[in-house]
Amino acid sequence: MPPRLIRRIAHLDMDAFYASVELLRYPQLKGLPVVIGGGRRSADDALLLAHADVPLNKIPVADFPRLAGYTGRGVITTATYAARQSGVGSAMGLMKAAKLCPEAILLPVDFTEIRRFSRAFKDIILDIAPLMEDRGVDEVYIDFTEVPGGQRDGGRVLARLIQKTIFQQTGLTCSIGVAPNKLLAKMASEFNKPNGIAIVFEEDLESKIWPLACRKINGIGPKADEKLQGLGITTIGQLAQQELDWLIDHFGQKTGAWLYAASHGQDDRPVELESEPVSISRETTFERDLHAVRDKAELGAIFTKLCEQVAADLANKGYVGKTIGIKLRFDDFKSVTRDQTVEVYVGDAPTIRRIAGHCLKRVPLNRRLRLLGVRVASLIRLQDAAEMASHQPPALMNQGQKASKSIVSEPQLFD
Ligand code: DCP
Ligand code: MG
Repeated sequence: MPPRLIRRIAHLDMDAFYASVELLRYPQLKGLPVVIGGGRRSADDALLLAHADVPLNKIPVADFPRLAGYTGRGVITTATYAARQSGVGSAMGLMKAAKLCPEAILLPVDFTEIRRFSRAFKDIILDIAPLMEDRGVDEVYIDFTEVPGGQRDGGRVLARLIQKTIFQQTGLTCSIGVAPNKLLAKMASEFNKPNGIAIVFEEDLESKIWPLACRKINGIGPKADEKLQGLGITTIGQLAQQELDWLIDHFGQKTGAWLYAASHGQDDRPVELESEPVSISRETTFERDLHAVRDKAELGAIFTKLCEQVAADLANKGYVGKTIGIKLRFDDFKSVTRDQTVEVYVGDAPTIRRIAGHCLKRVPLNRRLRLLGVRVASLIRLQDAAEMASHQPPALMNQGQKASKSIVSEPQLFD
């Protein structure tokens, strides 16, 4: 008989993520205190300009902007572990941080680069262990239960493989906790940060979880924690000693029951797989019904804004699409949709606006409108589109013109 599988869930969190991504570009800063935060400043541009003739990894350390003398209202997004030793960290004001660690190097966030590496480390995980839940830019849950190696040493073998592969392929380190469920795995991933692995079994509850502060339970925020402290409860162990009824009396049925279960290490939430979006859309219901001719300017502005929002959503999620559609709802609550599929993948607001405008011309607009929506479908990842472009340069290089060429663009009505 095959051995019985016990549920093993991993939580993986990248170490000092935004800062680590910068260190890939500037490896000469490795081991130094570096903080990421604030907006892009003239000092950042000056650095690159002054060294335009040398590769990024050859810019002398001495030339990087420092925290010393920082004035402004910026806050730290993250800090390298070397900087954290001086007591600086996420959410601290940069001016305060400058006092604690004036020699720290200050760099801005590069979201394009962050997204690229976020996608890259998740793709590596998916190749090894396909049951992954995306929890944001730098963390995921992974169901190890049935993956080869996922049971060995409580999951340590698979965790090490994932950690090693991510490092080899990206140069980034991460920390992983493996436990019977998401709740415990999330706590465990912090135990041996950075570049650590921690394994928690059900029987470790008392020794490894109960001594922790209640705040370590993901879901207990500052408010709940304050209330717990007011009741004399600071550790998870103290929370676990309370009767279920007592917790329900103080926190209500739902929260009380959840606190009880959490303090006993219980959590049966499934790992929810990443699903590729089918389409990305935005719609808006107007404050008052609008008329296509009389409210032309207002409708036109709303239409443009929706296209810009959809374009921003696409960019954030890293997709482009080739079916552009609109949705209208009239004052009699009847709805119509129209869409058009173009030859090339698009994602920019002006192109979406042009194609959506074309769809609009196919709808008779003799009633007032209640709602307008813009949708982009037939999505593929921006990365895949870029790869296609490198194989077929002419088709995608002319993206803008091609997309607009397929449209007869004599503006009409509020378009
Ligand atoms: N982040 C942010 N604003 C915050 C906290 C974090 O923008 N208030 C960003 C910067 C981090 C990233 O999200 O690099 C991931 O957050 P983490 O809390 O996981 O922090 P780090 O990855 O930086 O550090 P750690 O090694 O502690 O995970
Ligand atoms: Mg992190």
